[in-house]
Amino acid sequence: MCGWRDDVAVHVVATAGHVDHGKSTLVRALTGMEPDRLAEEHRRGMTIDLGFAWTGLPSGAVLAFVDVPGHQRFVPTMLAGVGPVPAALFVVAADAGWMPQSAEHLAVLDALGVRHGLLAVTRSDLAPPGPAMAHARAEIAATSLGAVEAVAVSGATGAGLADLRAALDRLVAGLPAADPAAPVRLWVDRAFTIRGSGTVVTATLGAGTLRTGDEVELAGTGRTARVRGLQSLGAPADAVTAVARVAVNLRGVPRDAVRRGDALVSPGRFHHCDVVDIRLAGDPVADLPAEVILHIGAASVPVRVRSLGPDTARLHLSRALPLRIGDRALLRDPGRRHVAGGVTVLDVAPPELRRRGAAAGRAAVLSTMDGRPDGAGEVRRRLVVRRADLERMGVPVDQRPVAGDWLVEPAHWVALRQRLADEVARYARAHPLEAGTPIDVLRHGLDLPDRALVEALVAPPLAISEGRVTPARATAGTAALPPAIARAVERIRADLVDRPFAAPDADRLAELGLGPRELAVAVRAGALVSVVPGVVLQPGAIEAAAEVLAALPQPFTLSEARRALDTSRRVAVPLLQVLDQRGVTRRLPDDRRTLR
Ligand SMILES: Nc1nc2c(ncn2[C@@H]2O[C@H](COP(=O)(O)OP(=O)(O)OP(=O)(O)O)[C@@H](O)[C@H]2O)c(=O)[nH]1
Ligand SMILES: [Mg+2]
Repeated sequence: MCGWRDDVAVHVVATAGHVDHGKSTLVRALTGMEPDRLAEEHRRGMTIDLGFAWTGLPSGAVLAFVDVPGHQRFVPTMLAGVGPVPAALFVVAADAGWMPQSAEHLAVLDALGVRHGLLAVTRSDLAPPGPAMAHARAEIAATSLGAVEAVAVSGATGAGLADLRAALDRLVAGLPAADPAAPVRLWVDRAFTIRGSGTVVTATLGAGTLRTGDEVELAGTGRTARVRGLQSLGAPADAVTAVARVAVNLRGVPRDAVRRGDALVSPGRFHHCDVVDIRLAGDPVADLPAEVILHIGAASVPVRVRSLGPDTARLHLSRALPLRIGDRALLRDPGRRHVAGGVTVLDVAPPELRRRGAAAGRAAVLSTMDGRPDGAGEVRRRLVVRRADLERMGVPVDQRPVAGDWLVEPAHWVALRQRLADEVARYARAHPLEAGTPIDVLRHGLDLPDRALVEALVAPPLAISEGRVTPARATAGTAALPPAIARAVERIRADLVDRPFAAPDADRLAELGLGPRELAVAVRAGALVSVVPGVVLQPGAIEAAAEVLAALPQPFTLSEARRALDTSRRVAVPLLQVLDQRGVTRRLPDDRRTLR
């Protein structure tokens, strides 16, 4: 058993189906293990709590089962078992056929978006399996599971079990591979103590790798613990890679501090949120009661619903959870014992809705989102955000930070640079005796979260000296110029405010009386910069262009650069050449460029 971990694929499926249809009997027959661990379950002849068992398949893969109770009273337990698992073995009894809990369990799988499954028609020694099979297949085909294979079996006689094993092998061969490097998020499905070892939790490891000695965070508590020991499938292991069932012995956590539904996560890698914006597939959002239960992983949390659009809503969670954009969950109304629908998490750090009309605006934004992580979109919506924060939300980003870990929407950055220059000029007028504008004044004035952003915005002719941004000698620029040229330069600068890289064309220059000689005077005075003869921009524009380009996915084409800079080829081509010459960009053999 010890050799199982390293060299074989492990998969986890949950059972599903109406009470007494033979789920546990089937798991027992397939694995030789007892999924009903509790004496009470044997006394009452029914599953009450989750059961765990595993077996080798003909291919050599190992399949672990999470056996769930079928009784309606235990649907929350069923949800905790199914939540973290990507596939289901749906069980229907040949003699009883499709039943209410068959329908509710199927609705759960559909709401969670479970796409992989298999139908077993059990108790086929008691009745011909055909009718139940046809009915169940038709019901299942209409859900996220789609058309599934079906096998008739008997847990009593063993008939059909070999076929079922072969079908399970085909099922697991089609499951997506887990990312072994992903951060770990374990939804605890059992917690107990072992004398001499302390607290042990079990869970399905859906992604990532867990090692003994690792530190884990008990989500939402700020408490961390160390992995003292690990087991998978009954055997001790130094490291366990997803997908797997794991038992984790924790150091530093008293037993009563952790229970089913809690999450253990890689420290610092998840955003813990108590407000999320979601899309609901199922009932219209307007029909939801004000309070429902959100089920995700093994967790179930009461939430208050604020409807935003016809299928979008804001959920206020009664307890913070480590959620990510794109997570699937479901909402259930325990009063009506009704699965209201499947949830896709759209935003885990949504903006507050304070102003009038904010909710309608938010609904419009949410209507464009689908839960697929979109780095560029998140930066566009948030304008200024830390890369690590986006990663914690489950959004990988390839854009480069402008300073430290800060990502800024490119057009916003250009606008900020202009506002910085304006603020510096205003401050200089108001405080003529001071050497420059204190950085914190600018940070506050531009509403930026970090001084580093102000510092990164400062570009020639502005400079930083002793904690202040100084309007460098040439900023005034135009003051030293002959008045006619100074006026023309001011007009050009005004033209460039909205589109800083749209250099004035020959007609505009001629209209303003700026011939080659006048331009040369303005450039020498530092009032304009020349990209090539006849193409002039504001001071600092070339540095600003480099920042805009740094925010593009690398490498980029000329036309991508042109679009990002919102300018024409006439400007973009020489601008890129200047950046090449300065060693800021590098031209690749295929003519694309990348920042050095
Ligand atoms: N004859 C026959 N009896 C079966 C078969 N499978 C299960 N049973 C019996 O059906 C009853 C219910 O089986 P379980 O396996 O406990 O059903 P379950 O789906 O796990 O029930 P819950 O967990 O309570 O939802 C038991 O008495 C089993 O012995 C089968 O294939 N043939
Ligand atoms: Mg059972």
